[in-house]
Amino acid sequence: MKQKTLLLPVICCAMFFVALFLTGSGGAMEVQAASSVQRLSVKGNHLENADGKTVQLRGVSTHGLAWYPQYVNKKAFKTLRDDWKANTIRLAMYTEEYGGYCSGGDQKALKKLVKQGVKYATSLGTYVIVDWHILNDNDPNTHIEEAKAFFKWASKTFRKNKNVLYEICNEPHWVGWNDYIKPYAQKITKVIRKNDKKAVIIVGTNTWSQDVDEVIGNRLSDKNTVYALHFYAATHMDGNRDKMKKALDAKIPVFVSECSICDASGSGNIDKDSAKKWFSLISKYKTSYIAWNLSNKDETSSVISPYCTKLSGWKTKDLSETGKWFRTQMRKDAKK
Ligand code: IDC
Repeated sequence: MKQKTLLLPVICCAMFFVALFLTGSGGAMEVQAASSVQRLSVKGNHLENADGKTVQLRGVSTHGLAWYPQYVNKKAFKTLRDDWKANTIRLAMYTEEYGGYCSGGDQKALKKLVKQGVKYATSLGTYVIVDWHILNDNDPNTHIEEAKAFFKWASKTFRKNKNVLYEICNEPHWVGWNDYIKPYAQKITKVIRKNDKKAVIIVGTNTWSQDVDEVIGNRLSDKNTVYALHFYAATHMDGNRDKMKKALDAKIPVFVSECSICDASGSGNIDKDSAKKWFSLISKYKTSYIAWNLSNKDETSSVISPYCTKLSGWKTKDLSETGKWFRTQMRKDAKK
């Protein structure tokens, strides 16, 4: 009897401390996540935060927002943050493909998705890239009026969100840097800077964002602009890695705003050897990178297994081989 009366207060006391620990640590984590979002700025060939610390952004890109809108949800982004250790989400909005922003897509619905995506990323304390995903429309000037109006809206809407980056043309191709891409970037930068003086702007380069070397000696005057390099490890080899290295060594801030470990079709085989070479370069320069793509589409680059219909909380078995590979890489990079 005496033992029983002693045991009860001890158990109650232990439960109280466990509860205190759980709520206390959970609360602290949220605060830390929110306050960890600082404005980023370009310094030399990398990004840094307000304390002058080099920052590597790591994350996953959505598939086309019009095609896989269901993955724009807070729990999905939280899984990527907590389990993958991603600190960035890219919102890919096609412009010309089927259902694209400039090809008959529902502009209102697309803008709403962008707004929701930014809201979730903000509440989770992660960075978010608003991506004007040109592809078939190889020349960014094809839809420049729509681009101007869109970035006017976005930069006004998100002017207080220090975590937003603007990617203004995903993958230009068959057009020159000097005559087409650079003038386009100057015009869109002007639109964004009217509302937001500091957000990082990502500019695509020629040949599906591979020719970062063309920017050497010919960059934009805007100080907070970075230049996109995209790679698919089973297609892009030493020649492309050399372009990246050449640009970085010339102090060009390179941002890998899209990549995968399969071939450039977004499918086919995975090339782990080439991926390893790309990532040793990325690690050496602390370059930011984003994996294509957050969906369960039956293609190699999708990070969710085609058999998995869960929209968040993915376990190892729910990920594709590509997904498992990137999760391992991001966890490793988060520890550095
Ligand atoms: C691919 C998608 C695929 C979709 C296609 C549309 O993976 O499901 O049908 O676009 O054209 C890029 C592009 C990116 C491509 C990806 C793979 O930025 O939109 O996605 N890729 O082809 N550049 C190089 C490869």
